Amino acid sequence: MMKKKLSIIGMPMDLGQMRRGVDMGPSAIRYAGINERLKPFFDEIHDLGDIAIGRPEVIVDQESKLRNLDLVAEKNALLAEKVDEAVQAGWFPLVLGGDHSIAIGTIAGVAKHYKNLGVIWYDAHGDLNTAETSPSGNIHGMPLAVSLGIGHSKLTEIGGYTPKIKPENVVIIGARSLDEGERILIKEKGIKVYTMHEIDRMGMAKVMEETIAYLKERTDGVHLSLDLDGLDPSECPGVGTPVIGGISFRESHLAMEMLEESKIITSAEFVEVNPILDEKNKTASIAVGLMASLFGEKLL
Ligand code: B3U
Ligand code: MN
Ligand code: MN
Repeated sequence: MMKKKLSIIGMPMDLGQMRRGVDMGPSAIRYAGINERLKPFFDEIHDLGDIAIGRPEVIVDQESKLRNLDLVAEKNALLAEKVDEAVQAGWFPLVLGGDHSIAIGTIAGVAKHYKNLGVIWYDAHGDLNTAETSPSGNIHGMPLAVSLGIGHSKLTEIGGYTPKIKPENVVIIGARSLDEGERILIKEKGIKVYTMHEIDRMGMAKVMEETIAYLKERTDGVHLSLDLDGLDPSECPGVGTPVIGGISFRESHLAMEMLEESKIITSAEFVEVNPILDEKNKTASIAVGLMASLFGEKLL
């Protein structure tokens, strides 16, 4: 049997949005006991530590109006290399955020190893904005578009290839705050989305059954990009852009357990944990609990 090996990479990125604190996400997640909790499910765990982001002043790109464009691109290129190396060496890459702009680097590192990488985007938001459609200029609202090859070339070209993924291989789960440009892109590209409406109507079990069947038949690996703001802010208050009416803790555990049973997940990232806005590290603890379910922790 091949050894099960986990590579943990911290990405304390806070340049993809405006609120400081999300840079402490990786520390908060480690403090919540990630190593102990995941130990039973792996033969080896390597925590590679954090990629250095530094504390630069905010620079808005004059031409595109994107906040911290050059630095977000530079740091994501570093992440892409680390993730690429991990996959190459047979380790499961687990990236800890940081704001969601880090998905640009994670996916750039992973996607080159697959013909048809699937992506589950578990999020209140679509993260499908471009410089033209973004209401904020924040790159954390753009990583899914960028991975599809849509956006500023400094971002889409990270890793030296574009696009990373195909729209028909993406499933968004938990959406409830979509900007106009994002809605248009979803329709234009035919991206599969389970909004809160579908989750309420069908139940999470059915949503996950369909998602798994859909991705199983068309992909050769699946990346889970889980934004903690996909969950309801009453349970996960430690996020920068909370949106009421989200996925519950229980539904999320069920989703992770079903993904574990399906064995389709080949890489993952947990993002947007902001301990400054959190209550007693609750959001980071939930993140660790979800990871445990994703890797095999059972109630009985
Ligand atoms: N769609 C908005 C808000 C947002 C996106 N992602 C997060 N917030 N976390 C934007 O700024 O693009
Ligand atoms: Mn997001
Ligand atoms: Mn979000």
